[in-house]
Amino acid sequence: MADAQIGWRIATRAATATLAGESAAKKHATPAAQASSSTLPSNRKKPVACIVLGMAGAGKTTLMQRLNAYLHAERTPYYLVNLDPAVLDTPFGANIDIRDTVNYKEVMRQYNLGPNGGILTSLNLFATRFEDVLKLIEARKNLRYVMVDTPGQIEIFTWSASGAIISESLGSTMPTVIVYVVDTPRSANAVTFMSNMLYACSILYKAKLPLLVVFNKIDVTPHHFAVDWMTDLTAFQEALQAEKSYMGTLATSMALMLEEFYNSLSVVGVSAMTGAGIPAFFEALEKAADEYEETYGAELQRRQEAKAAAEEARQKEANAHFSRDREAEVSGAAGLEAAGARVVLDGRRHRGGGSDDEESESEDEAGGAGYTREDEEWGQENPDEAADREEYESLARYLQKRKG
Ligand SMILES: Nc1nc2c(ncn2[C@@H]2O[C@H](COP(=O)(O)OP(=O)(O)O)[C@@H](O)[C@H]2O)c(=O)[nH]1
Ligand SMILES: [Mg+2]
Repeated sequence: MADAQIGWRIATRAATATLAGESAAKKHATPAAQASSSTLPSNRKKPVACIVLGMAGAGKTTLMQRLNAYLHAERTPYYLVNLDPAVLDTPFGANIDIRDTVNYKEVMRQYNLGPNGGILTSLNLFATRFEDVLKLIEARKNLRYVMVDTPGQIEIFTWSASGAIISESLGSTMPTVIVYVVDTPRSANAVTFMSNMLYACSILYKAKLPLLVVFNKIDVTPHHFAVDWMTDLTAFQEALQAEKSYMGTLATSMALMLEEFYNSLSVVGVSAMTGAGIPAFFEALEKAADEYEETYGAELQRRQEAKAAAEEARQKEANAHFSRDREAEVSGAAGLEAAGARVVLDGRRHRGGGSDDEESESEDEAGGAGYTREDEEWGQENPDEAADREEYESLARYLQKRKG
C-alpha cells in the first residue's frame, strides 16, 4: 500500500485466525461439534453480517478485536471487514480492508479535503465496488459471521449514500444486523442516554434492519441502570427530573416515544476490554438474525419480488413495443408507407404523444440514446457538479483499470 496511492485491490487477507477457523469449519459440520457450541448454531445457509456502528470512542474497533479473539477460540469461520480508511492500525487482522483499496491521505490531497471529507470520499469510492466485496464473501464457504467495522465518526456511515449502499447490499444478500455500540460510562447521564437512544432510533428507521444495542465498557460502569431506564419509564423520568433538564416536558414526551422503540430492539451488555458478556452478545445476535429472516428478510424479499415483477412487466411491454415497431417497419417496406400509413421507427416518440416536435428534435440531435436536451442543459447549468461527476467517474474508471 505504500506506493499505491489509490489502488483497486479488494483482496482477502489470510488472517491466521480465519485460517484456523476455516480448518475448523469441517469439524463444525458434524452434529457433535454443533451441539458443543450452543451459542453459535450453524443452521443458516448464509453468514450473519454485523454492521458495527456507534459514536466515536464507543469501542467499535475494540469490540471487533474481542469478537476476533472469541470466534477464533470458538473455531468458528468468520470474516472481518474494516471500512475505516483513517484507522492507523487495526488491532484485529481484517480479511477485507478498505485501506488496501483507497489511500485516504492521498484522497484528501487530490481532492483538497479535510479529514472527514477524505474519509467520506474514500468510503464513496469503496462503495462503488462493494459488489466485489460481496463476491469475496460469498466465495468463502461455511462462513458464519461477517463483522464490519465502520469509521469512527458515526455520521460518515449513517448519513452518506455509501453507508446506505453498503448496508442495503449486505442486507439484501445475507441476514444483516446493525450492532449499535454505546459507551455506557458516558451514557450514565439521562439526557446523554436519551440522545444516544434517539440516534439509535433514527438508524433503525433508516437502515430497516434489526438493531442490537450493545452497552460496552461494563467493566467501568455496569449497564443495569440502562436496562432499568429502558424497561421502566417512571424510573427514567425520575432520572430526567433529577437532572433538572431545561427541556423537561420535551424530554418526557421523547421518553414516551422511545418506549415504543425499545420494544423493537435487543439489548446486551459487554466489555470489549475484558470479554465479559460476549457469549450473550452472540445469543442476542442470533436472535436478531432470526428476526431478520422472519420479518426484515421477508419484507425485503417481498420488495425485491415486486421490483422484479415490475421489471418483467416493463421488459414485456418493451418487447411488445419492439415487435409492433418491427412489424410496422416490415410492412412499411412492403409499401404501406406509400399508402400513407405512418411508419414508426422510434418507439420513444409515442410515449410522450409525439406532439412536441422540438423535444423530439433535440433527442435526435443528442443521438437518441435517451439523452435529452434537459440533460444537456443540466450539465451546462451545473458546471461544478458535472466536473465533480466527471472527476468521480474517471477515478472510478481508474480504479477499475487498476483492479487487475
Ligand atoms: N474500559 C474499557 N475501555 C474500552 C472498552 N472498549 C473500548 N475501550 C476504550 O475506548 C477507547 C475507544 O475505543 P475504540 O475501539 O477505538 O472506539 P471506536 O472509535 O468506536 O472504534 C479506547 O481507548 C479503548 O481502549 C471496554 O470495554 N472497557
Ligand atoms: Mg474505530
